[in-house]
Amino acid sequence: MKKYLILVLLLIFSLPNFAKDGYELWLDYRPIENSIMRSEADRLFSGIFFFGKNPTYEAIQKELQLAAPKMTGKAPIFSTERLNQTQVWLGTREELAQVFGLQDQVTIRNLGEDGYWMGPVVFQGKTYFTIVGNRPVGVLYGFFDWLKSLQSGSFDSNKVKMESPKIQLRILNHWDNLDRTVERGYAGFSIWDWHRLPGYIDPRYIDYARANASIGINAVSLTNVNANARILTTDFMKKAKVLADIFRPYGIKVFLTARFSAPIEIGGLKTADPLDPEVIAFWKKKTDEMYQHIPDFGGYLVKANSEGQPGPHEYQRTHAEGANMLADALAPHGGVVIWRAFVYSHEIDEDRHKQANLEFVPLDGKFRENVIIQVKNGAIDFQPREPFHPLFGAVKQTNLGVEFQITQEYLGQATQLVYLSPMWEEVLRSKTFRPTPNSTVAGIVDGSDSGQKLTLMAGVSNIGTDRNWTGHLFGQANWYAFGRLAWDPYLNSEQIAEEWTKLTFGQNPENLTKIKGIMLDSHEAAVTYMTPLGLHHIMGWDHHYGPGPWVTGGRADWTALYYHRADSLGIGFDRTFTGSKALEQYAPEIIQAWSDSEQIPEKYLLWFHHLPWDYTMKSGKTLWEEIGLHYDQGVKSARKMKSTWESLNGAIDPEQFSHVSQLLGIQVQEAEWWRNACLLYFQSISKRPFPSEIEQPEGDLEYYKSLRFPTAPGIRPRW
Ligand code: GCW
Repeated sequence: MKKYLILVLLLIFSLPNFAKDGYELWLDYRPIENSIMRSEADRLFSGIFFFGKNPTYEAIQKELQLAAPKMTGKAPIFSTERLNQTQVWLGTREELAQVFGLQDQVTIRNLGEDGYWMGPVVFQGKTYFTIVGNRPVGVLYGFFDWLKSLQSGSFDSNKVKMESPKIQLRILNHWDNLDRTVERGYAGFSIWDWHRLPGYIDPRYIDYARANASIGINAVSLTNVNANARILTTDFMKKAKVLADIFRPYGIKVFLTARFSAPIEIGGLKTADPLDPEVIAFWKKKTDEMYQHIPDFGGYLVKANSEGQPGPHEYQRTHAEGANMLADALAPHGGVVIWRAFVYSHEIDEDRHKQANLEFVPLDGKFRENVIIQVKNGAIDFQPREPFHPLFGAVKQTNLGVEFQITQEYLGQATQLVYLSPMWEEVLRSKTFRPTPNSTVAGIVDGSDSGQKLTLMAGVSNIGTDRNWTGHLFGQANWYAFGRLAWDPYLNSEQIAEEWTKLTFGQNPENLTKIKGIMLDSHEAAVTYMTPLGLHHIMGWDHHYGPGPWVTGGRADWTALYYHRADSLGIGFDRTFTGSKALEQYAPEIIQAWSDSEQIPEKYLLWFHHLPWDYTMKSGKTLWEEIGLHYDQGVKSARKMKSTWESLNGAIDPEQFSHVSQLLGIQVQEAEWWRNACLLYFQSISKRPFPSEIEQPEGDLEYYKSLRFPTAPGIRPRW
């Protein structure tokens, strides 16, 4: 028997590495390389005991059945009695009440709904490694953490670890249409197969839930914020119910987008006025019905009066009146309204940067407790780099959540490797100076500075039907990083990159250093070859693919000229007191520092200042020269990423290698394209020579302007 086992083990560990197509994500359990760790895992997996029975524990069992053979070569053994054959205990605080003293119980209780405690528990002279949560989902989170530590070799069975998420709602927002196109999706079609639901369950739904639970994501909004009211019909509720049932054991709640005009579109009413009794009754009935199908329904996510979406303004009502009406329908069931602050109108003659604050600050204190305002990280729109949104710190009695975009609409879509965690970290750590002098965006969002009870971090999903889920393998790192930051917004990007890299590429330290290096440089590289020095919104029209600094026509606030304002004298958007005064919306400390072009960090320079082409930069060079140098440097950084990657040839899985290598080839070309197109365009305005030390841009401007991309993904195709 023993011989046989050894043989099997040998076989498993000596099998050639199967090509990795990315489907397994970071749950691609590998043989544990460290032999001490492997025998430790072996011992622990041979006696697992659950103190209760529920669908979440069944999910843990299934996960271990999948993971253990890959990690140790053996199937796990679930014991039926908790002592003799058992090594590991799993259960909730209540289930394990007999084994924990009062003080431990209090400690664990304080970890809250989703927290977990894990460590050794000695009982009648024997030590049991124990994972305990206040709810089964806490046990699940602890379990995933445990597997991760075994995989990465950091597990220590004598150590106690306690964790609890700092943010309550850790939610993915899918911009998925009911016809399965995905707005700003670059990884194929929507994974929600509405046509075959509720009868057919795609196994992907379960794998999706596993992946999310493993990084602590606990909510999902299934449908596009540019919403279709049909999702609220009974037929579609039945479909959504199936997904909610699948996600429940994994601790994931379903939200849906509510189209404000639904009472007209599917309710047969003449109005959607939020103060109209029939409208109120419509939403109440709809919501009650929803909870019959999905008893733990999360609530509604709403985009109103923005980019053509209907909203309360049509009826001269405020965002608060609109949100509160929905909140009242949800409140009896414990549901939440997530109301987006991404509002702006081209009919209002005001810098788009200012419009959210102008609308929401006067409404401070007017929203119900179960409303949270979801604010994009910056005031414009997920640009490669934005200063933090001035709404953070500007309101005192309104719940604010932050919305990040995981899908890389403006950051290379699915052809570029751009690790977004450093950008999110930059925003989360930004000092707002309000409500306290030390406040940060993270402190507002997690409630520690703002005191708000309801907390949220949202990420616009980058997931689609592509085999590897995210189109670009490194898109997975962004999904992973979002989950980790939503759990703990104070984590650092390097640590997250390291975790993900180990789970995706294995433990080899040299590989790790190289891959991590590429990831950590990638965001700065992308900003530098796309929109250096605070430039923004200069990408291609509509599909947003590639450069388009020349874009004009149509709505002014959708053109590039509106944002870069390049003219014969200079470039940049004056948002100081001599310009749009958007800077006024920040705390005095920021106003003071940023209104001075000498003091403002150069990365935000042209975001807030319009400066002459010959303006002297910190380097002593002119602004025009620095623009050229930056674009050129960006290209060099992209090339460096590619050459570092090439040195991994033979050291990592060949399929992973080749996939990323090809895409980095495209990325270098796209970086050159950005540099050439932008420099040629800006030169046509500045009329100055390029600095001699840079590679001179190739091609001519007319060529770049003539490029068309009718098959670009992310918008409904129209060609
Ligand atoms: O970033 C922009 C996108 C739109 C999107 C909008 C939003 C869903 O270009 O496609 O619409 O933001 O966030 O609502």
